[in-house]
Amino acid sequence: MSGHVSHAAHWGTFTARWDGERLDVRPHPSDPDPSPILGNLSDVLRHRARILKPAVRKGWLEKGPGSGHRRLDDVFVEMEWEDLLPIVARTIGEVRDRHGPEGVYGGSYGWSSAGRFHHVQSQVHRFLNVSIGGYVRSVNSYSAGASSVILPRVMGPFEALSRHNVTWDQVVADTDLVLAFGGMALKNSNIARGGITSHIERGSMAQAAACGCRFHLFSPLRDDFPPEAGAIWHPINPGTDVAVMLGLCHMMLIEGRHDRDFLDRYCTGFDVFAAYLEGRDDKQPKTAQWASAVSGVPVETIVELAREMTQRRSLVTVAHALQRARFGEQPVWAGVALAAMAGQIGLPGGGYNYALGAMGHTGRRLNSVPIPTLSQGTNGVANFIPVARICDMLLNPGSTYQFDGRDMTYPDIHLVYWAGGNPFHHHQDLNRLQQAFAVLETIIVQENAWTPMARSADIVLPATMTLEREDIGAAATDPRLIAMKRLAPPAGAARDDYEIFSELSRLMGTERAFTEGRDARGWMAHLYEPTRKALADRGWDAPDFEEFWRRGELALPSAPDDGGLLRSFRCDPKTTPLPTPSGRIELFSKTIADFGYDDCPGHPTWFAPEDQPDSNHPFVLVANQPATRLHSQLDFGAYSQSSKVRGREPARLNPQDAAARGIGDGDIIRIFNSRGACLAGAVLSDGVMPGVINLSTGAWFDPIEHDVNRTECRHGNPNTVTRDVGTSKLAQGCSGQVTIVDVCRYDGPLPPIQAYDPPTLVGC
Ligand SMILES: Nc1nc2c(c(=O)[nH]1)N[C@H]1C(S)=C(S)[C@@H](COP(=O)(O)OP(=O)(O)OC[C@H]3O[C@@H](n4cnc5c(=O)[nH]c(N)nc54)[C@H](O)[C@@H]3O)O[C@H]1N2
Ligand SMILES: Nc1nc2c(c(=O)[nH]1)N[C@H]1C(S)=C(S)[C@@H](COP(=O)(O)OP(=O)(O)OC[C@H]3O[C@@H](n4cnc5c(=O)[nH]c(N)nc54)[C@H](O)[C@@H]3O)O[C@H]1N2
Ligand SMILES: [Mo]
Repeated sequence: MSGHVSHAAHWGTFTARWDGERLDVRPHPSDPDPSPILGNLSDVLRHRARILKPAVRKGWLEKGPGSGHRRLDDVFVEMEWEDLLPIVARTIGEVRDRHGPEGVYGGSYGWSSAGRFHHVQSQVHRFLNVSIGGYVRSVNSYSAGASSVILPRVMGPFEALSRHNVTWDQVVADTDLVLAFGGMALKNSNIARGGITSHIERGSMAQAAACGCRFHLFSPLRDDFPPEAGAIWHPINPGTDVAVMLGLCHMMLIEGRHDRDFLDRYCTGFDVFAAYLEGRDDKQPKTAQWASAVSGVPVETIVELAREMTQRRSLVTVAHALQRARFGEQPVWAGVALAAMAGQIGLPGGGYNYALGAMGHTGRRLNSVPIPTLSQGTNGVANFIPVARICDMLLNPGSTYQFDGRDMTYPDIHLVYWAGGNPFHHHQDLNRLQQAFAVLETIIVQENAWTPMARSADIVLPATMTLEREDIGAAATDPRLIAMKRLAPPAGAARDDYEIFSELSRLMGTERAFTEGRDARGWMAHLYEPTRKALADRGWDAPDFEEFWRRGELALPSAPDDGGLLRSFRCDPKTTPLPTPSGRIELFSKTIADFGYDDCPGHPTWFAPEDQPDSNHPFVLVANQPATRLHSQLDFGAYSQSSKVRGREPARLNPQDAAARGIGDGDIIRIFNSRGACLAGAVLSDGVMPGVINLSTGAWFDPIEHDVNRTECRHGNPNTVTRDVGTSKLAQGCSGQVTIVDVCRYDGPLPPIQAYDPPTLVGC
């Protein structure tokens, strides 16, 4: 293999060789459709954006913790590890002594890299648990904030419904009709946390289409399905899917096509839901005409699909995107109700698969053996926040809020330790985020590169990139364990996350508990053991760690394609009820109704979007996942850079809208609303419905500072304009997917892109 060795990224497994300057990357030989995102790896190892030495914000070093507003272009002082780590240990210790571990936020959300040992979220949590007895944690994700709370209450565990349900094999063999709300863009299924050795979605869709399966795409964007699926595109006003779902349900109801036996035997609360469909209380029957007027989807489409759904093997899917919005619980629940009325839940290739196609984890068989996972230890702090409420927490310590039926109180945070995530990527309303960070005494960030989060820190600790160390790549839905071999020496003085935490633990007197006496290799062998043992118990090839490492990968057995919990529930609802209060699918939930939340009532409910386009904000901005990278990772890589327009993130809009605004292809545009603004590069496309602008996430925030509380981004980060508000009192999830904006051509002088330049660094 000419010196190529195995490695893994969230966007694919590969072999690579480094020649001191560039990485030559070859996709895993078994991958039929490798991700183009591999193209970001070749030139990043020695990019100028890498952090080469530990550094401290000059203001913090001189004035101590509590320096207030942090500017991204503040000066940093470079220091030696030996000098800085004792300061870090002392600073954390002081906060613990004054405020207890409750004063530290270790929520530290983010994807970091694929290896299971150096998984830095696990590392930072373990470190804080062991060294100071815990930290305020976060629960749930930016991905699935609303669905991960509503699904278990009304149907079943999130993981089971998204990842152990209908497989691509079933779609090919059995499905006639797919109603995909939010689509199944291949850009999204490129990604699987922990690595992916075979991208099967394109081939599966092509095969299913060849077998007669019809894919229906409800989305503002045509390319939420690949051409191979032959999908029929139904452009839909963003945020109006619930209306279409209710319209389909109402149509089934008035034509008597709904599956009464299924609803009687497997569901509870259909009477309440049916009364709502008929408009008994709100005087608004949820007719196809009503749904069409709200959503822009033609009446005939709704009428025909409602008929077809009940006559053929049909599958309803709902993308994560739909629930990353205010009232995001509703499309998830209304999708359940729609599939329940069609009566095919639990049948092969039929029913409801939440988020099928949103990642390369879905539609596959689970492994029947465990994958390596690092134990995080025990957190002594009870308080936590739903992950996307970080700014509310920092700005309102001591105030109360509702979450999933509980009265919660925001803690008073003094220090934040962030490793493996980028809040300037994932969080909404970046002006507000900066105000929230200003209340903190100290921010510590462990990073590979000078991301905006690193530049917002007081203490910056340079971590190796995955390519610079050894690890094990694995995902519960991928049939291969990958030996991730070291490809290059660390950039500058970067250290492995584990090494940094080990040294900090030593300084804090907790080294033994953190390391358990193991070095990184020792840990990998230790974490490999449960997998090896499970393989041996099943009589599978179960080599010892050294042999696995030598081979570079290991095959893992898959569990049967058995349809999971929905299939067993359908076969025998008495002995295998669903884990809901009624043991059934809840089309009315007494539990949720009793919470009394005005923004999440007891049955799937239509809420008009709070932010309706108006004369000041005539466009809906769709801030979806980027096609050319994973989130903000390696935005400076070649493939991501190849998509930029004069250095700015591409923003796609319909040619009609562009013409009305005098915007031409390749022009720089300014996207703005009352919260903020960013520049972007216009790309005209008739695959974007009129009235919509598509600016994906992930361009590194590159501020032009007007005053302390008002920055704009010259590069194209959509979170400058998104709204920082919970989905509802039930889940308090992230609402970043859609927002209303205006847009104009930008003819001013173009500020240079500085996002990837390190801040000014001075010696100690
Ligand atoms: N408007 C809007 N916002 C969104 C979304 C949206 O749809 N619209 N989507 C949301 C979703 S679904 C998600 S999951 C989030 C994602 O948000 P994040 O997960 O925070 O985004 P990433 O860019 O993956 O951040 C990972 C960071 O870890 C760093 N890193 C990588 N490897 C290592 C390592 O080994 N060690 C250390 N110390 N650091 C490392 C990378 O350099 C990078 O900065 O964004 C959310 N934000
Ligand atoms: N290439 C790439 N792939 C990724 C990621 C990445 O960063 N890059 N991130 C991964 C992660 S962490 C996650 S959580 C998943 C996210 O999975 P999703 O959240 O499902 O992905 P998105 O691309 O944000 O959204 C999917 C599509 O939904 C459509 N959409 C938006 N709003 C609406 C609406 O109101 N109605 C309808 N019908 N459609 C709407 C948009 O056109 C969008 O392209 O993707 C994963 N895959
Ligand atoms: Mo996500």
